[in-house]
This record gives sequence, structure tokens and C-alpha cells, in this order.
Amino acid sequence: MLGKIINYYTIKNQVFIVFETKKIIATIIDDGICNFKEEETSSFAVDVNGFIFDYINPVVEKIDNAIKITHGRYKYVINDNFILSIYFDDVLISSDISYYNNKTNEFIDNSLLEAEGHAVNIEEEYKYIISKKINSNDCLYGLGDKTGFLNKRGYEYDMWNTDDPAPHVDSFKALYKSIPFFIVFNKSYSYGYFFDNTYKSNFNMAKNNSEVVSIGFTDGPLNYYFIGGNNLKDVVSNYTYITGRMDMPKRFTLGYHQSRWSYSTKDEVIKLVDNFKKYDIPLECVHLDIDYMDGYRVFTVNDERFSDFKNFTEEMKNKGVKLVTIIDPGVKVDSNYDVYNYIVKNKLVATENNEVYVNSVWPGESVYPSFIDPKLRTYWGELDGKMLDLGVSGIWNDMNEPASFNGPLPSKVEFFDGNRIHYHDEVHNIYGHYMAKATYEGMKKHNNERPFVITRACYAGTQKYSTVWTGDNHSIWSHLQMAIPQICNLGLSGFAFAGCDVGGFSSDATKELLIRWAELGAITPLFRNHSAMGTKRQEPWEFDDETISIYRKAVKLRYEIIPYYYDLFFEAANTGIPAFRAVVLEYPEDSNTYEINDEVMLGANILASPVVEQGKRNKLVYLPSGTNWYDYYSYDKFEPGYHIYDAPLDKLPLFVKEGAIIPKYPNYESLDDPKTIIFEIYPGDGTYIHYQDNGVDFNYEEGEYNIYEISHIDGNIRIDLSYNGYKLYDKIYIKYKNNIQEYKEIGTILKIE
Ligand code: MIG
Repeated sequence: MLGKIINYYTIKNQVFIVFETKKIIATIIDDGICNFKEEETSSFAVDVNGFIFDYINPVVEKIDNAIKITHGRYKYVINDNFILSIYFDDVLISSDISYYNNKTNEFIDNSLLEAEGHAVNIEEEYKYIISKKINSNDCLYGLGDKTGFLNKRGYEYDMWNTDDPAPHVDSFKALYKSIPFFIVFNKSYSYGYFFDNTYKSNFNMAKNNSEVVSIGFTDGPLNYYFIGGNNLKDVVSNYTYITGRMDMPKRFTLGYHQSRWSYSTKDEVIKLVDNFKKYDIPLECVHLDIDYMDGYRVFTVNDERFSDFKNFTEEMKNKGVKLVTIIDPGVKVDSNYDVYNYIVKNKLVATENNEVYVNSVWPGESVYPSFIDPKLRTYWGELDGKMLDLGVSGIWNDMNEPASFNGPLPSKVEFFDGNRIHYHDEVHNIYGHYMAKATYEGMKKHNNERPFVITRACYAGTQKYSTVWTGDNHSIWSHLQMAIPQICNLGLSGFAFAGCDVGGFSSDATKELLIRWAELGAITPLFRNHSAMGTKRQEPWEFDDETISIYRKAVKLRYEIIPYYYDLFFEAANTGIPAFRAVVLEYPEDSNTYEINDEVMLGANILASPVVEQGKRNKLVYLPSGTNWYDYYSYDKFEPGYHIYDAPLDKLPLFVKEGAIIPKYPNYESLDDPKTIIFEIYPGDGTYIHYQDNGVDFNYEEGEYNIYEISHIDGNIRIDLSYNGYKLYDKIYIKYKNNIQEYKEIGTILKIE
């Protein structure tokens, strides 16, 4: 039992509430952001001590037996046994039903539970359960990469990073990522809860009771955040204020990526790249899967199949193509292998009863580096740096749940953090997070460029270090469908840079599936075609001429909107709001958007409604209220509401909001140094802000960038430079319908008809 409140005191923005058995600290971080934790609790993902401020002075009162903390529009009322209620403008928006801890019997308040009459599932395996009352019409978003639909209401999930090759279906409880953050949304309020607990947990999203979200934790201290905001965007922004935001990505990473598990010789890759040239399909980057290594030893390159690797990466760069190499965590047991020798000798690997722990992955018997140890991270980061020296442009981290072929890692496998041992059950969910951190920091230190890291497993906050993909999907239509809500929810959970294997990883893609998937891929933040060894090949020329030409069209569409996407990443880097947005994020007032699973907003200005059903040649499109919309291709006008839109195989339905100005590239082969920009004007007056920098390093943090402000009023176009710290484009064009004109002088007016 936490027991009764016996005392409280305030230091800066922290309120210490002394219960009979424990102290809880409430840290008011900002208006609507509050952390509650047991004293002496630290975090792997967030440094709460980084949020202690002199200038935030909450009003703290004791009223009857409760502590009431007021800050801005929020009030937090804490009762005995740490029963919490939260008010927004004096309206109760969230309240506890009970706490329960069936091991230590802490946080229990059965009387309340019974009084409320809720059938809350209290299972033996949880050390404690936190249950929050919600309204039966609240939508529940977030939770990272979980399967199913945008609204998580009615389902139950586990936070336990899991590599399961079976087709991911709605009933799956866990996937590769654990992002213990969800959003409660209703027309009149939105707020989120982030439970910063890395142990296995269970999120019951009003499955048993439409008015209760109940989270069971197998272990770990209480440490969570209430994250409010004036609207849905604020909540996402506030969540990423706590857990971090991405850097600007390297520009080339927004181009097209080609991958397949089995590209196993230089010649094969050269032929692949030449085919993209031959078929006139833009290509930015090829990913090398485990086949490039020497016996699956990480940080080695097979000498026969990829001889003279540095020359090879150079040769590829000359063809305009960058290479990304996969790096797994498992290090082969091999006394002739320096990486193995070094990490074992320096005790930088997982152990069990003080013996080096061995399981099996691709290289056979392997050891598991302890990524929570800064010494290991430094060493690992230097190895990543050596990959950069070989001319590699990005690192792809796989298998870091961590996966294992020889049974799961036992819960008591030991990971040393440099000071003390943590058990596997505590650090499992952050293994990928720390591997990505090691990779990011190593790369950044090595060349001070923006690291391009892709990770499969991660935890809350990994977005600071890495982009993510959704792992081993299948070439099935339901996975094309699922990709939209999955990537939207990743975005709502802080991951603005995400993608899925285009065409599907396992199983065999059909021509039609690949085409529709390429159309979706063209608008997802990370656009990579990837497939498994042994499945039908997924390069477009493996099908027929029609596939090649539609595929080309989709990839070229992508290249056209890259400057728009880059602007969206500028927004994501600054605010945490994702580029690939659930429609509700832009239209929270329009209740038709709350459960849209087959459409997405690209920023505020483009609505995409991809075809995700086999055999369909038209699409039921919903255009949100409050604005008119224009066909991206034809400028045809559409009013808000439902429309049946013709969508032949080669068409991705795209609609532009009235008054939008969209920056586009002409047909570039390379994203290294784009010299021309086109601002395309859609009907209606409007303004737009465009960002430009060198696309490679961190000089933008020192002011090396440009901000262009474009306005369109009554047919008059004017461009101003509101910030100038980088070289300008050589040519700027204004396009309106079929009319393109060069815009010659900043600050002048150009007329369009
Ligand atoms: O057990 O490296 O998700 O993208 O191609 C499979 C081989 C291991 C899983 C990754 C996938 C990759 C594959 N890997």
C-alpha cells in the first residue's frame, strides 16, 4: 500500500508527495506535461532531471486529504494511494480507477475498483496495473508499430520486442517495437500517456470495458507522463519534446531505395543498378543484406564476392548510387575474429551466471554485445565509422529485438552498463534503442554528417537516432492495407521517418500488388523495395513492360515531391509532427476522419488515397470538410465529402488543398545538389514556407540554410527570402496548370493566369 498522504513539499517545479510507504515526485515540465515517478527512479529513454526548471512554479495546495497542483490550464489532484485525477479548464479529463500490485500489494485500492464496478483484469503476472478511465467514444491512437487499424480501441497489446515471421495480423499482440505511448482523442480534448517502463507490459485498450484502459507491468518502478495539449498536434509535439525528435535527414535518404536479401555479388549489384538506368527508374540507394559479409561476421566484407569494396562503393557513387549495409548485433563466436575477441576480452557482452552468454543467429553461435555499456557503444560506433571509411552511406540495424534462433534469451541474462548488471527482462525492449544510439553516435562522430540509420527494434525516443521500417511483412494485400495505419501510428508515436518493405518481404508479390505498393511507397517517408531470399523477385522488370512503366511513374512522382517532403521533415525536426499524417491530425474537427485507414495527409497540403484492394480501379475517397480540394494532376475541383474517383492501375489518387503551393523538383537523377525548384500553385490564395540546406551535414544548426516565403494572392506570386544563410537555387520556376514561368528576382511579383 502506498497509503495515506502524510506530507508534501515543493522544490522548483517538482512536488514531492510523501505517502506512508513511498515518495512520488510530480514534475511539472510544461503546461500540460507532467511526470510522475517514484523517487530514485531513472530512465533509459528520458532524462527527467533535464526537465527541472526554476521558472515553472506550479500552485500546490492541500485540500481535504488531496494535493492539488495547478499549472496553466491543467490541475492534477492526487489522493491517498496515489489516485490521480486530471482537469483541463476545470473539466475532469482523466482519472485513475485503481492501482494494483499483486506481488507487493502496493497501490491497491479495491474499494474504489468495486465502487466503480469495472471488470478490470488483474492477472497474476503483473506486479502492478494502472487503470485509467476514458470515455466510451474516445479514440485511442499511437502505440508504435502495432498491427491492425488506426484506432486501437478494443484490442490488447504487449510491449515486448518480438520478431515473428508469421503474417502480422490484427490479433498479434507484439511486434518489433515497444513504444509505450498512446493518445486519447475526442473532439473536445486530446491527451496522451507515456509509461516509461522497459519491462514487459500489457496494454488493454478498453478491450474488457469500453471506459477503461488498463496497463499491466511485470516489473519496474512507476514512472509515467501525462501529456496534454490544446489539440492532437500539441500532444504529439509535447511527447516528442520529452522523448526527442529526428535531425534533418540526409536528402538522398528521401530518394528511392532498392533492396533484396540475396544480392550477393558485386556483379549482381552492378547489373541491378544498370537496369535502373536502362529502364529510366530513378535510384538513390542499394541496401546490402547479410550476403555481403564474410560468414555473417559483422563489420567484415566478403573478399571474393565483394572484393575491393572501397573501390566498389566509389564506382557506385559515380553512378549516383549509395550503399547501405546491414549490421546485426550478434557477433560470431570465433577466436580468429577481432570483434569477438575484443568484446569478450573487455567484458562488453551479455553473460549468464558470469559466463559469456551464447545463442545462435546468422553466423551460428554468437554473443550479444551489451549496448547499454557506453564502452561498447564507443567501440561499436568506431566500427560503424570504419564502414563509412569504406564508402558506405548508411547502416541498417536488424535482429536487435534481440532475435535468437536457439530459444529466447532467458530473463536473467546479464547486461553490464558500465556500473552494474541489468537483467534481460529489464533491457530487452531497449536493446535496439541502444544499438541505434551506438550506430548514430559513432557515425556522427566519425564524419559529422547526418547519420542514416535504420532499425527494426526500438523503444520510445529512438527517433532521435534512427529511421525505422516495419519489419518482415508479407506480399499480401492486407499488409499493404495495414501499412497506412501502422506508419500513421508510428508517426503519432514520435517516429516521423518510417517505411515498410514495398512489395512485401515474405511470400510472392503479384504484378498488381507491387504496383499498388509502389504507389504507396512513393508517399511513405522511407521508400524501399525489399524482399526475402527465395521469394519471387520484386524488381519491376521481373514482371512486364506495364509494371516497369507504372513503377517508373510512381518513383518519378516521389522525386517530384521530395522538396515538399524535405520541408515536412524540417517541420518534424522542429515540432515532432510527422510528414505522413493520420487524416485526423489535420482535421480533428471532422469526425469522419477519426478512423480513416486508407488515406493519409502528407503534411497539411496533400491528401493521398492509395488503392489498397486487389482488382479495384476506382477509389471511394473522403475529402475532409472546411476546404475545397484539387486533383493533383488535373486541377479538377472537388468539394469536401465522399467521391468515387477513377484510379486505373497507374494512378495514385492525390488531392491538394485549396490555396496550397507545392515545391517540386524537375526530373532529377541526383539529390546531391538540386539547383532548380518549381513552386506549383494550386487554385486559391495561400502562402508557403520552403526550407533549403546542403542536405548532408549539421551546418544548418549554425545557420547554413534558406527560408523562402512564397505567397499567392489573386494571381500575384511573390517570393521573399526570410532567411538567407546558404546558396540559392540557380533557377526558380512558378507553375500553374500548364503554364511554367521562370521567377527571376526575389521580392518581385509575377502574375499567373
Ligand atoms: O531472419 O537479413 O527483417 O529485412 O532481409 C531474417 C535477412 C533476418 C530480417 C529482416 C529482413 C532481412 C533478413 N532479416
